[in-house]
Amino acid sequence: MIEAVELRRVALPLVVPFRTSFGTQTVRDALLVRVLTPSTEGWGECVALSEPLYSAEFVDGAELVIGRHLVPRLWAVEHPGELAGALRAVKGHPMAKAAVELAALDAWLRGTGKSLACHLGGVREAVDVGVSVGIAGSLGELVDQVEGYVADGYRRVKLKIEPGWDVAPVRAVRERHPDLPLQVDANGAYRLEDATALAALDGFELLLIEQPLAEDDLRGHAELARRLATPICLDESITSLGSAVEAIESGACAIVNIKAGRVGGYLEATRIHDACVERSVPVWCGGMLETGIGRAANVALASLPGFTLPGDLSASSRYFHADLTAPFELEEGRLRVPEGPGLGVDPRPERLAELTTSVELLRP
Ligand code: NPG
Repeated sequence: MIEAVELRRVALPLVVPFRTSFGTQTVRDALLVRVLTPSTEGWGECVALSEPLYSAEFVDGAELVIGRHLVPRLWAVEHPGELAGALRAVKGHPMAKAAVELAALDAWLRGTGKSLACHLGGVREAVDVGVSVGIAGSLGELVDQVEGYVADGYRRVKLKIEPGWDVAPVRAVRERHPDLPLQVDANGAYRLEDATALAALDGFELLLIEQPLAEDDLRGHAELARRLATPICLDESITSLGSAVEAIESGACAIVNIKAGRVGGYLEATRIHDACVERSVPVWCGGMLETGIGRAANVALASLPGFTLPGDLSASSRYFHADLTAPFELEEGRLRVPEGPGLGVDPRPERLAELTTSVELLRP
């Protein structure tokens, strides 16, 4: 039984600005959801960004939706199995729903002593991880950044691309690292008419090209897939189990990036994983600059058997000078899956106090 819900905003400056085709992030303005029950508590993190540039959600909006529309539907929920049904009436807002689901799931799992990884069906003690590298100021700067990450031990590198920043950065990195598992992410910045420019990436042995075209353009992706040798992976287009199945069966993608926030929660993310495994489609875990709270959940998800490619799950130090939780650290290119009950990590009270920008406590 949920007695109260705390909504807490925290602001964590990023170690380096993160530039993508949809904007530059310099601070992670994150929304934490804390669920309180008579015997325990649970934490969730909402991955919506400050502005609606990656998808329609943004953190101020998510806070409002959670406080005004989702939390009032939680008071009657006795078990996490009832959550999806209780929240279904609210249309859209998957990132808001995912944060609430994670907090409730964490509280319930802490009560039972089971880890999130175990609950979701995880099979690994540690997961292979990669690093996502933003659009740099120059090729030299990019190559230096990649050099540092390779030296840190990351098992694959993803380069953010956009029209005008694609073949040259890929060539520069590939020349320096002939055997590095390498992939690119366009965040929907291209159009089908750019197919020839994208086909120029075929010679660089990329693992995949992620979301080249707009989110709603499955047909365009299917056509592009016929013109490229590099496999297409979708991110923004995959918003539910249904859209994942449609994307795969229509030939729009051969690989799926799974982000729990984008699909409404870790339970839907697990269903997408299962559908991909059934169809022999490789999946990997996406990232959205999460603090240690969201990262713990992502690492748990990535421990499921179908996550056969390294995820956008880097060590805490790649993002933050000091994380909210004990830092996630690389061990030979892997992150260890937390084993404790629920998320298996706790925010450090002194860091929370230092980084909090607002707190609101909601009761029935
Ligand atoms: O390691 O968390 C990370 C960042 C991985 O590139 C990454 N995320 O488009 O997938 C993306 C991108 C992103 C970041 C999207 C922030 C939205 C917000």
